[in-house]
Amino acid sequence: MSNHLFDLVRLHAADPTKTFIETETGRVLTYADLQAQTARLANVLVELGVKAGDRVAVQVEKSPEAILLYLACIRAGAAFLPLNTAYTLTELEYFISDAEPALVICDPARREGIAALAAAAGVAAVETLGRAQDGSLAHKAAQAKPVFDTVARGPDDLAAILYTSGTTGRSKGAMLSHDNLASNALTLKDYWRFTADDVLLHALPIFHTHGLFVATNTILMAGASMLFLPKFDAEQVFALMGRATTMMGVPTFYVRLVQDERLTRHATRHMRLFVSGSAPLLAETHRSFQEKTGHAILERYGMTETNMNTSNPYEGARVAGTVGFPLPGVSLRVTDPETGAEVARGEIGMIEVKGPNVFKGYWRQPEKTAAEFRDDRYFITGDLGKIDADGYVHIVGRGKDLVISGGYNVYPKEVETEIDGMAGVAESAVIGVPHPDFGEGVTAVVVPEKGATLNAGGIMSALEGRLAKYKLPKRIIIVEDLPRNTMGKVQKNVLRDTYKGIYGG
Ligand code: MCA
Ligand code: AMP
Repeated sequence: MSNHLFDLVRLHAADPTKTFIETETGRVLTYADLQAQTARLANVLVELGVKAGDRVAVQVEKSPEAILLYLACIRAGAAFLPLNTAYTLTELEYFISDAEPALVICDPARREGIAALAAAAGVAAVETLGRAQDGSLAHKAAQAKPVFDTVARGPDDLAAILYTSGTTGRSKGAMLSHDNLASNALTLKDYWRFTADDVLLHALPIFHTHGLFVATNTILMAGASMLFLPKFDAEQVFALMGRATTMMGVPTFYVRLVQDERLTRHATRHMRLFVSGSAPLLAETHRSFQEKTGHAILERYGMTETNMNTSNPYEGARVAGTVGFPLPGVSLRVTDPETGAEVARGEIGMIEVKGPNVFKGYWRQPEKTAAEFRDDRYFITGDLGKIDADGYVHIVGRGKDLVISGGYNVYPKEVETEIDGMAGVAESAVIGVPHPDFGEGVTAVVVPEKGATLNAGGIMSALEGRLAKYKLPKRIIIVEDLPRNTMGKVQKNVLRDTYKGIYGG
């Protein structure tokens, strides 16, 4: 039976003996293993009651099995719903109740807390999967048959839901179809010249678009291999770079590498391509990396809702501070945010995109979906940019109140809501301030109620355990009042300017 995404995976896995994933400990999974293990896992999913169209929510540590589980969901016709491993139980409660998954899979260490949440949300089954091939799901898969009749799914059927935080309300589940993922991966494979001979050094997390779709799907479409690290670790990156041909990373990876004296032409001699995305790469990092290695980092631009939209060229100038050209098949325009009219070339406006890469809408939120599309189906990204005379797209700012820290999105509103709910707090403003390692550092400016005394340590302890660690402010500043414009709106630009030097970056 035809399954749009998995048929393409099978088609490009020409050599079953070829390595699909090798871990940092030398464990190897071939493309034949991919077939057999995803069949075993898909059989277990079906036994557990997962049907076509169901959601499978997954919060597990990075491992080859986690990737196989993603592919098993695709084979079983389900929508894969990955969750950041940093999410606390408080955060998970919302995702599980909103998505109504048929099955939740978590790390064995978190079973108790998550099982209670799942039971409260009426989820039928909870299984576990650990990094060491352990957990109840791994155990069941080992007993299951290594063949599976892949469930039929068409290009428009749902393949995944990825939650992305909302600037105003709660997180929204971006629904991505089989063809959203397949078309983008095929485009990237060609644009970045991936072949079966490539070995990708994979140090990203796998619960977001970057590590899961941009990296893994592109490798699958090329029938290529990955060297899998549990997380970014400069030591391991240098140890394995001599065996890799490509790497994808967020700017923090490159900031850390350029500060490392091991970064040389010799260390990178086996590499053909370094890709950066998820947040702006400083032109200074680009230049310094090129000076030390001879490699011009290729910067590209995407979103959870759209997969990848633009990329600097493989051949031709990779211009620092730009995100390159719209990818083949992607239409991109810059408009006046108020009127929606296209602005003249070179002028700054809202970036809007359209193409097979753009998602199907937000899970059970038709009004929010409608609000983010123009009548002619262009998606309003919330990013402000311009197209220069040579056709390169520049991102110059954000029309949305968002902080990107080390490649993770943090929505100020979410952190402010937590702080504002604390005793003695009158109000707060959360901003992103230049940070030498994370690009932007989450920073909270807090006003106490009249007569109340607050201390930063107390606020921080109250936030811990409620918000994922990467969302926690790196600094909390207590002030008497917040700057406001004549309309009474807090001037975050003034705050960003006031505190721009606090991290010394
Ligand atoms: C870890 N911490 C962070 C971050 N990561 N704080 C702020 N921002 C972060 N990103 C916390 C840790 O919990 C720890 O807290 C302290 O900071 C220092 O941790 P450290 O060991 O330095 O961090 P790390 O483990 O080395 O992680 C940094 C990292 C990682 C390697 C940059 O965050 C990472 O892999 N980021 C990639 C994110 C990503 O894949 N984004 C793609 C989204 P404590 O000391 O208190 O324990 S997809 C996307 O955006 C779109 C679609 C796109 O275009 O790609
Ligand atoms: P996410 O919601 O996690 O998918 O993050 C998407 C956002 O990351 C985009 O809307 C941009 O604001 C930002 N982003 C991704 N790639 C780049 C880039 N190369 N330069 C600047 N911002 C980027």
